[in-house]
Amino acid sequence: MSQFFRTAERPMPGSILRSLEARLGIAVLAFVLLFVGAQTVFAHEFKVGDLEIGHPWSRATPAGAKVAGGYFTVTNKGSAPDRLLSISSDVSEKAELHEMGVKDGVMTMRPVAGGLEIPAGGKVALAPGGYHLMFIGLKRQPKQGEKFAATLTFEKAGAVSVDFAVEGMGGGMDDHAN
Ligand SMILES: [Cu+2]
Repeated sequence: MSQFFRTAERPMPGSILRSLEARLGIAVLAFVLLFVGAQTVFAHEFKVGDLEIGHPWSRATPAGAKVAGGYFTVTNKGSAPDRLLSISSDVSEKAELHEMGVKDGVMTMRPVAGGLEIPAGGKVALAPGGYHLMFIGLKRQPKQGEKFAATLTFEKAGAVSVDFAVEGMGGGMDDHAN
């Protein structure tokens, strides 16, 4: 008993070390979490040939929604143009490349025929309100915080597997067809 109290009053070096270890552990863990979190937002990038695919993302969809958008940037570091030809993913029955625009004051959306050109030395952004992917016939509801895989096929660079990070639901007019 008396042994127990003495230990409690004056911690031995071993226990100081252990508590330091515990604190250090938490600090390291916090750092790792920060890094992983930051990666999701900032450093989520894929490369194939001369192309860099930046931050593929999608939006969480409400229950019952049959389509989801897909967005990313493509940077072509090469000296020849390339072309995004097709997209596939297990998340949906099919995936298409769409273009959205305003025609006579009405928001329109149409499939892009013949693929999307990525100019030599250029950068093309697929973003809400413009070019985007459309995952059609969702097999499940992508949830915020998760990722789903998709394959992008380019004419010259070939196929590349990327992960689409699912972000929160939006509410704007860029959420067409939802
Ligand atoms: Cu669309």
